[in-house]
Amino acid sequence: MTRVQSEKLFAEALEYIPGGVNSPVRAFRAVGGQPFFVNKARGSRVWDVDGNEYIDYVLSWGPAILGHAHPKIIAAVQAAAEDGTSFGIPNPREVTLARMMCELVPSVQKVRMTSSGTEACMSVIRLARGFTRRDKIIKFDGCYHGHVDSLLVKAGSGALTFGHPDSAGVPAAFTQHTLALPYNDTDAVEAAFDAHKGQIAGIIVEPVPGNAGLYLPKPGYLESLRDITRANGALLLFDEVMTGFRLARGGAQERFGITPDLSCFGKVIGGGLPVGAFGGRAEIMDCLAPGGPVYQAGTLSGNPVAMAAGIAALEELNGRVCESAHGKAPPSRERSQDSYARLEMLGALLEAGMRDAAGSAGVAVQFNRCGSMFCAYFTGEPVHNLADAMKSDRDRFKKYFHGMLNEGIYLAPSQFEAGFISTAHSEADIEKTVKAAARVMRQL
Ligand code: KE4
Repeated sequence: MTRVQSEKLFAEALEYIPGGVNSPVRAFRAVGGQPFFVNKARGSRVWDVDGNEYIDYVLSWGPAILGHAHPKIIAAVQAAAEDGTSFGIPNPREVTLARMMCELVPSVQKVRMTSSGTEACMSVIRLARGFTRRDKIIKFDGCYHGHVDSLLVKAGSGALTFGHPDSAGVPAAFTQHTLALPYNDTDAVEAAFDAHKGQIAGIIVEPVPGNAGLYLPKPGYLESLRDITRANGALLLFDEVMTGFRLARGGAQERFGITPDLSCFGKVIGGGLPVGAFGGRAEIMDCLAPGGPVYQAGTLSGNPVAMAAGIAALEELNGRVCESAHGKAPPSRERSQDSYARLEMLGALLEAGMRDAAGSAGVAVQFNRCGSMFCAYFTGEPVHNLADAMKSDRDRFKKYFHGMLNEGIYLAPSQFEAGFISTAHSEADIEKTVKAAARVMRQL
């Protein structure tokens, strides 16, 4: 594969954009080489500016759960844009998407839109502190909640990739109230609450961490976080920016049967456009301005075009038609189950194939998966937290990444990111992927 046009574009990008990218993880720093430039995407595929085609398992880091350029989303965006791209005045679509989210996620009684997951997580921290009148927040090593100053402590995703989880430019005073603990360790959480009685506003957690690769909560772990926060008058904050509306109709909290106090969302609910959101118990959400004392705002929050994309995405995922725009239609759980059953089937097919590929190549791989999210760690040991993930062989991962890329398979360009499957991926895509993996792993 030649990528001459991408190389030219990257050289030009470096002149005008720091690192040549608008988000660090896109820079291929973790795997070496240069990023390619995409100018077309459809379904499970992306094409770069040199005409190379790839099966895409990054899916814009999660939003393209229905595949790229889904016709329903494109049509909804076109129709909305013709009526104007932003009003700064309430618009009907904000209400429709809010209602759909509240219907799909029982813990969400009220929801506020933002324009990114970072904003949602930043806002939920402020709201938790304002509601509880406490300052301290617990997060977990390797979890990433956007580039919020106070949460860039032992963060995952790009921060981890660069080997300095804490970022320059964040004064110590901004993180003094942030307690970073190991994930999947209930004793550490108990000890933190014992040491800081009455001071902890809440725990923010990715219920299934996808920013240090992917690892799962041990049985009972999320339940213990719920019990400990409730016993200590603190809030449980689920960061479902990545898992929301992906791991189940109602996200990870439905899949694992946990009711958090507040949740953050993003990615899927924007249908590929910039949307974040946070929501939860009405008594907490009503503390937000304008009615309450916790200030939170955003010029483009609830943007009508972005709302239209999110509505179309959730409608298509759940086979439901929102009442206000199209008249009444009973929610079609079958359709919803179609979408999530398909994601589960494709995920299981990929997992089985990748395990066979690693086994036949004699390569030690831990393939972690939850629904349509996955990660292949190059280690023989199980991966349950960041410390385990850090033991993976990153040189092997680099070779694997580039080998798969040259086979036309685009995986996340870092060992510390999750992969995603869409409903647009086919069984043939999965078969091509696992066959390529078998060839590539034999060369590692
Ligand atoms: P954004 O501000 O990037 O929309 O969302 C931040 C965020 C919050 N919470 C979780 C669980 C997230 O995964 C993210 C963002 N995810 C990364 C992928 N690891 C986005 C990719 C990027 O930074 O370019």
